[in-house]
Amino acid sequence: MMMNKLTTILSVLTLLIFWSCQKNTTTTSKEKKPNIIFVYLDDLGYGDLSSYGGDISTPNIDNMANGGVRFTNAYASSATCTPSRYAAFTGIYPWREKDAKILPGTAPMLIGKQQMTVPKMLREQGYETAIIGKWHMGLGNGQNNWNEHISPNPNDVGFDYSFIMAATQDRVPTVFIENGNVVGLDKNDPIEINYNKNFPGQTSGKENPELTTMKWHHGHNSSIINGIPRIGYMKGGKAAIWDDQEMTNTFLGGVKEYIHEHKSNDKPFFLAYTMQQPHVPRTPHPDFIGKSGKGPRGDVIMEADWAIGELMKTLEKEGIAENTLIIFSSDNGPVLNDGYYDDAVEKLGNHKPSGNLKGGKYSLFDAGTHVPFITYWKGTIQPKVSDALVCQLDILSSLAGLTGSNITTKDSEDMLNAFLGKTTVGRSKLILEANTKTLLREGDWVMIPPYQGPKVETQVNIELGNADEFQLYNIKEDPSQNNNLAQTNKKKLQEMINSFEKVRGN
Ligand code: NG6
Ligand code: CA
Repeated sequence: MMMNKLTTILSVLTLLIFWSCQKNTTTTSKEKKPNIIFVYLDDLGYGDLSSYGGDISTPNIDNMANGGVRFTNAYASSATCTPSRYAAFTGIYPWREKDAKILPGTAPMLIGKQQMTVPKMLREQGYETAIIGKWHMGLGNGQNNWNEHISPNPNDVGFDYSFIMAATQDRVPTVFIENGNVVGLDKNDPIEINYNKNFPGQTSGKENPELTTMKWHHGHNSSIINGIPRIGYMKGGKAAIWDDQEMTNTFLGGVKEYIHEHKSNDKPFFLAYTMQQPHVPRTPHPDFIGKSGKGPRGDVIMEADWAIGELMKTLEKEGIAENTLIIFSSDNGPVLNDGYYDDAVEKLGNHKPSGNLKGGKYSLFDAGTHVPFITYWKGTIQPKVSDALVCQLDILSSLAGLTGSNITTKDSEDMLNAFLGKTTVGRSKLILEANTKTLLREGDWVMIPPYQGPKVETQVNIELGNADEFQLYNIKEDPSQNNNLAQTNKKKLQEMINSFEKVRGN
């Protein structure tokens, strides 16, 4: 009797366990989270892609744009790199962090170890995470010995794997860093970095222009590496110095390998593929030299487009195209001459890097932050052009929404439905930043408070948006910001000022 009862209990238990296992398997396979790839270009303008009206052929990115959601009102948080990246990866406005400014290669890690980041949030949701490409958010403690393990590095703020350049292609150290260690370093030829003074006996772009193969126009006259004068001085580390023309292949190779190794893991992956184009120095691979007819700037945009085509082919080949969401954007607006004579101005022709927007990189005007933004997910996202107002700041909360996390920040808004093309309703307002100065976009309106400073940054020939008076524009009716309505629409101006102060004040 006793035995019989026990057997029944045992069989019921077995059945229950079996049933719950079954249930779990079906749930996971049905709800497998997508891989996510964030493709982030450097200084690509709103008008730089053919799908956004540009006169440079970018067929692979255009395929994404035409097969996904092409946003026409999407923004980087800032008109320069470091602050935009900070916002994109942390979901926090960069003007809340005083050090979120263009950083030298020796700057300490900008993101706090305790701070929430997109990869940290995704890791909690079962993702493997990686960054391959440009970092530019500081590394180590500000006193780095580049010949030893550098910490903190991206792996300390949420990335399981990192293969990066520390700052920019025009800044030392000109070496790749993998998981905190310089790649290919010969310990007998240690790296030394100094942003203030040169090492005794070393040449520089300033003193030895005859040794350079790319001529500097402004800045960029410190150490000469691979014939290119850079920002900052570097000594040693010869074996580890990157090959500028091969950089696209190096990062792409890393991306392909990462995808191959992670495609069939139980875990989905988040990969930030942060490309160096078209930031200076523009060093296209020989296969792309002369391709655009617009000089190196056009050539490297075509090169980046090719690499993105390779990325798409890889996803197809590895069989994960339909389970991968791609978010494509740029960290700030465009600039032509950003410090080197490289024909960007002379060979521009009819191409308009800012499209019909005013300003460019560094600018409070719209082209500083208004950038291409595309979401693509084969078979899931239906093609659409969306005028929803979204920002890279929203990636954190939107991906949280996608992956079942309830993490959010006070600045990042869940724009998942806009990202997936299910709605064209975006955020109602957004604070934008250029060189620590802020402005408000709300609805179709933009309000720029008065700021001191030059009207034009003459070296790069970009209108900065500084003015003694308030500026108010209707971006929809006047995308080129030619009609300042601050005097004629005082009611709207006051509304905008109040709204701006509300966000800035908390
Ligand atoms: C500026 C550099 C510019 C570029 C920029 C950073 C000079 C004169 N200009 O200081 O060439 O490197 O910093 O660009 O040095 S960003 O896209 O990374 O923000
Ligand atoms: Ca940039």
